[in-house]
Amino acid sequence: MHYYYFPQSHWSRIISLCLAEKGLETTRHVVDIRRNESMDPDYMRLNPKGVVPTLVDGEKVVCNGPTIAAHLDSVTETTLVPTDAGTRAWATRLEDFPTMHLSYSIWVLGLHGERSSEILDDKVDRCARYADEYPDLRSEYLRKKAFFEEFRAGVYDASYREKMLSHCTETLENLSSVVSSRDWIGPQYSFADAIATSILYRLSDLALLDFWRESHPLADYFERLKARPSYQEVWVEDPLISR
Ligand SMILES: N[C@@H](CCC(=O)N[C@@H](CS)C(=O)NCC(=O)O)C(=O)O
Repeated sequence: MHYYYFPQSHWSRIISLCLAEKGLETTRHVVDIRRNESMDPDYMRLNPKGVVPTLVDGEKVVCNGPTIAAHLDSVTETTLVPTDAGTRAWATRLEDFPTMHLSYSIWVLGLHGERSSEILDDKVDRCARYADEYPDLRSEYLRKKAFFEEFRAGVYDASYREKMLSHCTETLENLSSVVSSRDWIGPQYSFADAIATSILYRLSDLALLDFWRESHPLADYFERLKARPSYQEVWVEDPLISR
C-alpha cells in the first residue's frame, strides 16, 4: 500500500493512527501541504480534491479519511470504524468538528509564525493560476478555489467564528461527559477516539484546550489517548516528520 500524507495534518494523523493501531506497514510519501504540494497536477490526478491523505492499495485509489478508515478495516482482521449506532454517531460528529476553521482563525495571529490570511490568499491565487495552466484539471482547481474563498469568508467573520466556537464548546462538553464514565467513546478504542486524539492535540497546540481543561475530564481522556503506542508512533516517532 502507498500512503500519501503530511505528518502534521489533522486527517493524516487520524489515518496514521489507524495504520499504527493495525500495525500496517505502508510505503509513505510526504505531500507537503505547507508548500501546496497537494495542488500539484500529478497529485490532483490521484486525489481530485487535492487533499491529504490518499491511500493506494493495488489498483484502488482511496480518498477521504473516513473512507480510508473503512477500507483499512476491510483488509485487516481488526475493526476500528464503530459498528454500534452511538459510537458511529460520535465518529460522524467528530469528523465534522471544524478543526481547520479553528486552526486558521488562530493562525491568522501568527501563533507559530503562520499567517493564515496570506496562506489562504496564496491558495486562492494558485488555484486560479493552475485552472488556466492545466485545462484537464480546470474544474477541480476552480472547485478548490471556491472552497477556499468560502472558507476564507467564514474564518475572518467574527459572528461566524463565535457560532463555531460555541458549537465546539458544546461538542467538547458532551464528549467530556461521555469519557468521564468510561475510557473510550465507545465500548472499545475506535476510529472516533482516533479523531478525538487529533482534535485534542490541535486544540492544545492552538492553546485552546486550557479553557476546557479546567472543568472537564477531557484532560484525563487525552492522557489515555497519548499513552497508546499508536500516539507515540504518529506524534513522536514518525520518521518523515521534519524537525
Ligand atoms: N475529510 C477530508 C479532509 C481532508 C483535508 O481537508 N485535508 C487537509 C489537511 S487536514 C488538506 O489536505 N489540506 C490541503 C489543502 O486543501 O490545500 C479527507 O479526509 O479527505
